[in-house]
Amino acid sequence: MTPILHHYPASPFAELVRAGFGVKAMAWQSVIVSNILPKPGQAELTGGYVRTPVLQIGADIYCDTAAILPALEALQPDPSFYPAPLGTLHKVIAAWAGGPQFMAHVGAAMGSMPPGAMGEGFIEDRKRRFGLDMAQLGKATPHLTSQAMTAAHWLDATLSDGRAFVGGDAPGHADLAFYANIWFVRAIPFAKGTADDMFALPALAAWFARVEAIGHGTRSDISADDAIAIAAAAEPAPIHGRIDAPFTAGQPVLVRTDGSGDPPVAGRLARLDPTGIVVLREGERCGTVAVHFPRLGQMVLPG
Ligand SMILES: N[C@@H](CCC(=O)N[C@@H](CS)C(=O)NCC(=O)O)C(=O)O
Repeated sequence: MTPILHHYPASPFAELVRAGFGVKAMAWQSVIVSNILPKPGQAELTGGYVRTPVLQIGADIYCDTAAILPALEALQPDPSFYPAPLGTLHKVIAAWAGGPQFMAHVGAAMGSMPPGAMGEGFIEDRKRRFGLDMAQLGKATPHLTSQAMTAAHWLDATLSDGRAFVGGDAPGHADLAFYANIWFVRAIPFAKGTADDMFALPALAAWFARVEAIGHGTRSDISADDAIAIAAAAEPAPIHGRIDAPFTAGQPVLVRTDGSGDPPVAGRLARLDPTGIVVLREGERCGTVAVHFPRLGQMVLPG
């Protein structure tokens, strides 16, 4: 079944997955979502998870890049997102790049933007949902830029022994996560000074060009309604794995992104173990869907 990505062009986490399609030379379908709320088509499928991106494979919906990459890995194992010798350590590095380092890169990329450049709607949305205050972000920009530059120097030093990618000869999740952060800084013209400093690091610049050249696989466009119809016509794939105590199979639960004000997703628990969380839920238009989350960074509460 062709994977469907719900995303918008400027999203760095979406760029991580788009480049992931490139690594696997996959064909995929694209649904463009709004970069601010509301996102009715996406919420119909996820039950309320409205971050970007979301992957859909039939009636299976994957929230967060940490769940999306393993889903694509299962769909097409070769070439792997977790090549040796790093293997699963790719996830550890990606969690750091997509966690504390993401905020540093947001500051480096957006902190110098004049508020008018972003649009009132966007600023309002980010303020309401994430407490983003542009004046505060502007003040924190020198510090956040120093944190992003530290990561850039570490990456450059890692690559300076001549390796092609973070873990050796083959690109993996860690490369995609570093790449998405730097891609975001480079995409914002107001951050040109910082981007120039990053790209002055020769091993980093050559590596970035290598990752960028991998491309995005083969994309075709469909509508949000098409995607919902595809989910409605499909059944969730069989679910394997355990339910860790004290939770039980079928128990109503809420899944919420830790440390966020994001709305929780309600469903019946179908899997809860260190490899991930799956809940089954009914959408009005999409029917029964299985919504998948990574275990790291998600809270499960009795529903
Ligand atoms: N941990 C998540 C983070 C996703 C995330 O925060 N994405 C940003 C966009 S790059 C977002 O959702 N912003 C709000 C929005 O797009 O509505 C992941 O790895 O997918």
